[in-house]
Amino acid sequence: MSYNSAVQEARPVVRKFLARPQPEGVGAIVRRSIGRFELKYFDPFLALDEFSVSAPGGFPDHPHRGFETVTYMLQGAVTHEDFKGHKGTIKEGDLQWMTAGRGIVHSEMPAAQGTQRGLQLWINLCSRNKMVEPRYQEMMSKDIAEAAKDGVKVRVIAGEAMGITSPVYTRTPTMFLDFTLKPGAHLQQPVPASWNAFVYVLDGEGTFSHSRSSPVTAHNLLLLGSGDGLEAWNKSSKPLRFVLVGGEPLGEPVVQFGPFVMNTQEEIDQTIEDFENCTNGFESARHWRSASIRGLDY
Ligand code: FJE
Ligand code: FE
Repeated sequence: MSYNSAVQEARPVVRKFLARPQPEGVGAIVRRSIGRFELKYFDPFLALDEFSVSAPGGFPDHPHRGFETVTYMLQGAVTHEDFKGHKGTIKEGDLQWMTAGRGIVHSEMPAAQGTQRGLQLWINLCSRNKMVEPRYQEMMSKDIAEAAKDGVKVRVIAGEAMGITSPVYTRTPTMFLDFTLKPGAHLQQPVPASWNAFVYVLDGEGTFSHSRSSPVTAHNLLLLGSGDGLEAWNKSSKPLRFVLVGGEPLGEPVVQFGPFVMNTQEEIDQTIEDFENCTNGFESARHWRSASIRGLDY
């Protein structure tokens, strides 16, 4: 092993999942890797969807409680609107980091013609943070810091890479890095040893962990085992794009009922009651309908 290398012990790939398209929302398609039956939870990650949606479909009015949703657009744009009047459009390369906390009700709908594509990651919150006030952290593409060196480009969505640190505050300590490797490029990226981490391939073919392992193509999720970082190579003749996501495991019980994620069944029962009665954070849901439901242009 060489001295001065950023990674001393590359994390091995311990499992690989191909995410196949499935229907979700209204006329939308998601490739779900984390959150499906075979991989219900990868602490602290509840779901990873690579979504595709076109008008008139979308994700009309629905609630969330107890976790965060991270929406990162790959193509096109999605308009979101919540029950407290927060509204906006997430365009290609933009990020929305939404801490649902005690409660958000919102819609997420296509904002352009054609196919809108993106990643949506659901990150669990620890018991102490499940009922925090909702909060948004939003970054336009031009404000997401990038670094490039030796054929490796990184966009730092959360955490730190190649000397840059994202301003995004992660209540559950998380890193989220969008890498593009030119043909021939090699990457070593540290990941805290105690964290769970995965790679999701977006484009091209990547070689991960061992330089002689078989290349992995788009829509595959790789769970990484123990070590202090990721090693990756692009041995193909086309660009390779993937995200590397890591997070500190919470080690808490998880009880999930659709878009509600708490620690106990009692808390889930309370959440269903709160949502039905519009209490404990869901007050604004009583009279609110998004433009998509009211039949207006959104
Ligand atoms: C949801 C069904 C859903 N993946 N990716 C049930 F479709 C959703 C939901 C989404 C979603 C939204 C976007 Cl923009 C991207 C997604 C699922 O909205 F929350 C529940 N509970
Ligand atoms: Fe949502």
